[in-house]
Amino acid sequence: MSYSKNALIGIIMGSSSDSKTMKGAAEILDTFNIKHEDQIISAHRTPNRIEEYAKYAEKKGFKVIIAGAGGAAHLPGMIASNTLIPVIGVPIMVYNDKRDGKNDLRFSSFGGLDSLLSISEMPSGSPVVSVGVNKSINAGIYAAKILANEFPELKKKISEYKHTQYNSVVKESIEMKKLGLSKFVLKKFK
Ligand code: RP5
Repeated sequence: MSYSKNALIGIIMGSSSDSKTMKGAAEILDTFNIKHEDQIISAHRTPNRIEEYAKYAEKKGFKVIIAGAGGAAHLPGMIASNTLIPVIGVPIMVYNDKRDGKNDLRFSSFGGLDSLLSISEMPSGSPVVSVGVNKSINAGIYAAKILANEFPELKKKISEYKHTQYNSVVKESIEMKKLGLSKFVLKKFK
């Protein structure tokens, strides 16, 4: 079995309007060369697809499901209730309203707290872990870490990724020390 040839991670979202936010998960998985399969499953508009997808995901052998949804955000919990595959939820705050055709950005009424609580407050017995609001990239990294338990070379890639982060902070710190805070801000955020 290879994580770069077979999709071992399923990414799902409640609406195409979630796709811009969810693409962070796909991008980081692509960076690690982890194959994923992406779909739209609406818990309230296509409710029968929940059970179908859960069965499909088990048949395909997915190891992790990343599920993003906004508002009442019941998709991650409903999927988790239908499968033993671990589910990572991504609460979505901003979505691209597709109804008016103007590509307007809309915010959920409670700034994403609604989705965060809907996902993380699953009753005892049906767990879903949640990343922070709109933090789909973290869902991707977390899923990669789960897979890394089985694939040592993936562990190496994630470790390199962490080193890159470390080095970039050290580099910035050296620059800040050299320039002083005021000039650093002017240079970096002008
Ligand atoms: C949720 O409702 C989706 O996950 C999305 O975040 C939100 C709005 O969906 P659309 O009305 O844009 O399709 O089900």
